[in-house]
Amino acid sequence: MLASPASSSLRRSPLLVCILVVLCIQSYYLFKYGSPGRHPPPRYDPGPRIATETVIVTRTALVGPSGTNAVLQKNTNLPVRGPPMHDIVLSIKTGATVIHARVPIQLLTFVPNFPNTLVYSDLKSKIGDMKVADALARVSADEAGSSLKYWRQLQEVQAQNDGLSDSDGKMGDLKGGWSLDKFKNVPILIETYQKFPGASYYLFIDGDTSLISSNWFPYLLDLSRKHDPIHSPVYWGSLALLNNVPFGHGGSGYLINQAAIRRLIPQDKLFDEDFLLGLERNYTKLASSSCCGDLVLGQAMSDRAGVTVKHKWPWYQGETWWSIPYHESNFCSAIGTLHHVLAEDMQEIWDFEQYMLKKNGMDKWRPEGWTEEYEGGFKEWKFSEMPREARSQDLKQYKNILFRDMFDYFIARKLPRIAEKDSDGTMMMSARRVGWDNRSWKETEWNKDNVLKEGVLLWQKESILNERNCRIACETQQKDCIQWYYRDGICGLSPKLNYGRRLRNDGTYDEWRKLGVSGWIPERVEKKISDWRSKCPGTYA
Ligand SMILES: *[C@@H]1O[C@H](CO)[C@@H](O)[C@H](O)[C@H]1NC(C)=O
Ligand SMILES: CC(=O)N[C@H]1CO[C@H](CO)[C@@H](O)[C@@H]1O
Repeated sequence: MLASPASSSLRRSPLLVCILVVLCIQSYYLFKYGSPGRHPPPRYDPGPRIATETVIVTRTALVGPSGTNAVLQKNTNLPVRGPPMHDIVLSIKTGATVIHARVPIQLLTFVPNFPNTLVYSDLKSKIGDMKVADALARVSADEAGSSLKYWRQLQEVQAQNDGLSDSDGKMGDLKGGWSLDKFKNVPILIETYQKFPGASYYLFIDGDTSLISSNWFPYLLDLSRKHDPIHSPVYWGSLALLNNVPFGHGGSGYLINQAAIRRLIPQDKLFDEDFLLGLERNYTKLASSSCCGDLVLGQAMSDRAGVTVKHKWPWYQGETWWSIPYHESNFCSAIGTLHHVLAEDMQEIWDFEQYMLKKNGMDKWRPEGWTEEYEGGFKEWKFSEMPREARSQDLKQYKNILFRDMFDYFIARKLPRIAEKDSDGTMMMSARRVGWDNRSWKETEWNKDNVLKEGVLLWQKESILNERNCRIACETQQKDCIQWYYRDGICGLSPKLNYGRRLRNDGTYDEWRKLGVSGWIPERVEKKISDWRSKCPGTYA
C-alpha cells in the first residue's frame, strides 16, 4: 500500500492537490513541446535572428566600469550565424602540443558555422565535447622511419600523465612533434572522406587558420554553379612550389571537391583497406623524405588524381590582419582564410566578422530557395543539388567582407599619421614606431650581402648604414615607397601597406631601437589607400 500515505495526505491538504495539478499540466506541455526529438521544425523566421539587447538589469548603477552587468546576461549577445553549411566538411589539423592554445578558440568562434567539423592531432583526445582523432594512427611505421619516435614518446607521456604537461605545466622537448606533421595530410584526407563520403566539399585547415565564415556560403554557391562539385574536380588554395611540385599551402587552407577526391579514392575503394593502405604507404614513404605534408598531398593529387592545385590567392591567405601586405592586388578582394592567427587575434577576427555582417546588412542573408527546413539542419543544403532559384541568383547583391574592411576595422585608426622631426630638427616625411616590425623587408630588403652585387646604386648601398639613410631612401629615391624598416644593417622598402607588430613588449626606447624601427609616409599612404579604395565595388568613401 505504497500509495496510501500520499493519498491520505492528499485528502488532508488541498494545497498539495493544487500543486500536483499544476505540475501535471506543466509536464504535459514540457513533454509535448520541450522533449528532445519532438521539436517541431523551428520556423524559419526571416526577422531578426540575433537576440536584441535584452536588458535584464535596468538600473545603470548595476553596470560596472568593466562594461558588464552585475547580473549575468545569458543569450543577449548571440553571434550572427549564416546558413549552416553541412555540405562542406571542415577538417582541422593540429598537434598535441599546441592544440589547447589554438583549437578551443576556433570551436568558440567560426567552427559552429560548419556543422561537420573534424579535428586531427597526433594524439587522441577531446576538447569539450569535440573528439580529437589521432591522424597518425593509420601511418605505416616501417615507411615513416625514425620520425615516429616522437609519436611514441607522446603516447607514453600521455599514458603516464593523462596529459603532456610536466609539473610546471610545460611540454619541453615534446615540441619536436612538429616533425610528425608531414605524415598527417594524406591520412587525414582519407579519413575525412570516409567519415563524410557524400559531401560536396572538403576544406582542410590548420589550428592557426581563421575563416571569414560568412563569405563561404556565397563563395561555394558561386563555385558550384561554375564547377559541378560531383563532376568537375576542384583543388583550390594558395599555390606553393617546392622542387617543382605545385601544392596548396596547408596553413592557408585548401579546398577539394567531391569530384577531385573521388579521383584520388574511387567510390568503390572507399572502404577497401588494401587500397587505402597502399595509398597511405606510398605517401608516407614520400613524406619521410619530404619537408611537408601539404606538398605530399599535392603530389598525391597530381600523381593519382591528375588534379593540380589552382592558385586562388588572396581568398586563401597565408597571413593575418597585421602581417598581410595590403595592396591594389588584394584590397578589394573577399577574404576566405587567414593564417598565423594568434589565439587572441582569432577572437578579434570573429568580432570583426560579426561587426561587418551587421554593417553590410548581410546578417540575415540566406540564399534564394532557402526554406525553413534548412534552417536547423532538418534538411541539409546540397551545393550539388541546389534549388533552381539559387542557381540563377544574382550574387553581386551579396556584400562580401573584403581586405579593405579588415584594413579599416583594424589598422586605419592605429597607423601613425603625424610626420615627425628628425633628431637634428629637420622635418621628416615619415612617422615612426620603434621596436616595431612593419615587414617592409618582405618586399625589398637591402642588406650587407646583396648591396655587394653588381649594379647596386649608391643610395641602395648607403641605405643599410643607418636608420636615417634607410628612411631617406624611401622618402626620396622611390616614388611608390610608402613604408620602411631599419635594423642593424637591414633596410626594407615597400610599396605595400603592412601594419606589423611590436617586436617585444618590455624594454627601453634604446633597446627597442635596436630591435628595429618602422616608418610610414602618411601622405603617400593616404593617397595610395584612396586609390585602392576607389576600385572596390560599391565604394562610398
Ligand atoms: C603504390 O605504389 C605502387 C608502386 O609504385 C603502385 O603499384 C600502387 O598502385 C600504388 N598504390 C596506390 C594506391 O597509390
Ligand atoms: C618578427 C619578425 O617578423 N621579425 C623579422 C624582422 O626583420 C628581420 C629582417 O629581415 C626578419 O628576419 C625577422 O624575421
